[in-house]
Amino acid sequence: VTRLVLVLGDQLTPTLSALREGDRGRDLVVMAEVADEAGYVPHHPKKIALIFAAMRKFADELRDEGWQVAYTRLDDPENGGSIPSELLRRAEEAGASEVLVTTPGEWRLIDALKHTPLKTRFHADDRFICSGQEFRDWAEGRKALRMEYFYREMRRKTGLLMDGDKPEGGEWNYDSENRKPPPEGIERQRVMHFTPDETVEEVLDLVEDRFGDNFGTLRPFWFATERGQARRACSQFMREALPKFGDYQDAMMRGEHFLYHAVISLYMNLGLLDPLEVCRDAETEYREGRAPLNAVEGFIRQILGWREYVRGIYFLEGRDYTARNGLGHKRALPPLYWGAETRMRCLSEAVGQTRDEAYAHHIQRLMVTGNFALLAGVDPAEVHEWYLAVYADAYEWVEAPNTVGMSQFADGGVIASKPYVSSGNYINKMSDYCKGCDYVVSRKTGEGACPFNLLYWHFLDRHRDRFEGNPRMAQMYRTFDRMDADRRETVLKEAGAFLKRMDAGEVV
Ligand code: FAD
Ligand code: DLZ
Ligand code: SF4
Repeated sequence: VTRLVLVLGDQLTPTLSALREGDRGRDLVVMAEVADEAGYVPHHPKKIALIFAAMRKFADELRDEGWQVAYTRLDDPENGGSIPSELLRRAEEAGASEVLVTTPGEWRLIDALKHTPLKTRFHADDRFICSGQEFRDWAEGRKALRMEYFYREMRRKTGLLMDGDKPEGGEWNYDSENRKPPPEGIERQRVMHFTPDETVEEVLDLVEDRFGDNFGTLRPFWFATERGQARRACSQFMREALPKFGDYQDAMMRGEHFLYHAVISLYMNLGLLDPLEVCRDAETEYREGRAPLNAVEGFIRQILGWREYVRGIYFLEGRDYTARNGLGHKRALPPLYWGAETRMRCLSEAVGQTRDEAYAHHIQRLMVTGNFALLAGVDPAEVHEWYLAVYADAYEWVEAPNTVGMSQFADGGVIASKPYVSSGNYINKMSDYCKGCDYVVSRKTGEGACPFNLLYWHFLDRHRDRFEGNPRMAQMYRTFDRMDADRRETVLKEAGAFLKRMDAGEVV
């Protein structure tokens, strides 16, 4: 009898476990563009177009390889609107009662699939370097789950950048050589753009029609939508930008959206690029003398370390992770995150490029949009939904630990040992944003004072009980306590007034 093989929109890998388990002679692959997946958050139109176009092309690839594929387009009149309803419909049509599934990257969908009347066989998603069991074994009995130690295990396991049993060059981590402020005139070659073909154009029309009102600019659309293109984009990054990746990893420049970043998370997360292959290619650049160790180690750490680690945390911590609110933050997400006017240049740049590209790099996400939401005390569930919606690479397994944990400290410190908060000083050091801002970064209080400067102390003050005893934050509290009482009072009063104006809908 026929069985169904489900392939989800972010499972576009020929060696997917469910496909390996299936039999192309008798089983039926099910793929479906559905309203539920396209609508659980208001995804950026570029993200939806990327997924649908890549799904359509992958279905053709499978057919070429001899699979039978039942593909449902979003506008098919029969479309049941959700993954479970599409599975049921196809099961009835094909007379199947069993479905092979590669475990989805989100609890919501795992649970939905468990509750269909079909016999559902889950197979682990082994497109990752570390399995769920391996991560649980590593985490077992540890007090703190720090990424750095996990990363060293992964280096040993894969042999990446190892010199026998020692790390290449003698150190595990070269961040002390990285993260330089951007010099004048820094720029990077454009990331590789792909002209939409007929399949992509058709999807763009559909997305424009159905999701044109979502936050985000659909056209020009230039993403890779198939494996070969994604590989070419990645090779171009290795050649042109990897050597400087480490140096300018944290730099932010007006009008420069990508700098020396790879812009490959969107392709890796869909399954178009293999993370271990990407790491091995980067290592080759170092071994053959084309890229320095600090850059290559830093780059590999993001994938072999961070990416694998956050996935491990998401599944280890369980279903309630996205609802955590360790700091009790309740403020609504300000409209400026959806493109409403703001006088804060750093935020208008980060949000503006997010609207245009469905992309912002790590420091823009962590130290601009994330930092501001945390300082202002925004409800982490709203922050989480925003990040899940607006970035082309956002799926819950990777987005939630980064947002709820790393950025908003709402998991109570599972991921981060202290909250990532900073005053305007950090943003000024790492970017050219402040030069074009209505606020004055050096001003701590009074007319034109940078809101990050005010809110920074407001955050520390309102969470004193929680953080004063944290040795990594003691210095911040000492600085605050050394201010004279009047100044402290002024800072807190002005921060409160700023938040009030923002809540009232004034342009801030
Ligand atoms: P590069 O800077 O060139 O890094 C190379 C690769 O390393 C990336 O492609 C990515 O796969 C991996 N990587 C780097 N940092 C991380 C990280 N912290 N966690 C996981 N992988 C990492 N990344 C996502 O893939 N999806 C998300 O939804 C997502 N949400 C985020 C939300 C917040 C609040 C923060 C602070 C970070 C988030 N990240 C997310 C991590 C990171 O910002 C992106 O992976 C990165 O910006 C992608 O761009 P790039 O490919 O140019 O990465
Ligand atoms: C994100 C997404 C979107 C927008 N649309 C679809 C879709 O129509 N069909 C599909 O199979 N998958 C889609 N996805 C990806 C899923 O939401 C993703 O598989 C889960 O969130 C698990 O990571
Ligand atoms: Fe952002 Fe403050 Fe700099 Fe303006 S002055 S860009 S608000 S950090």
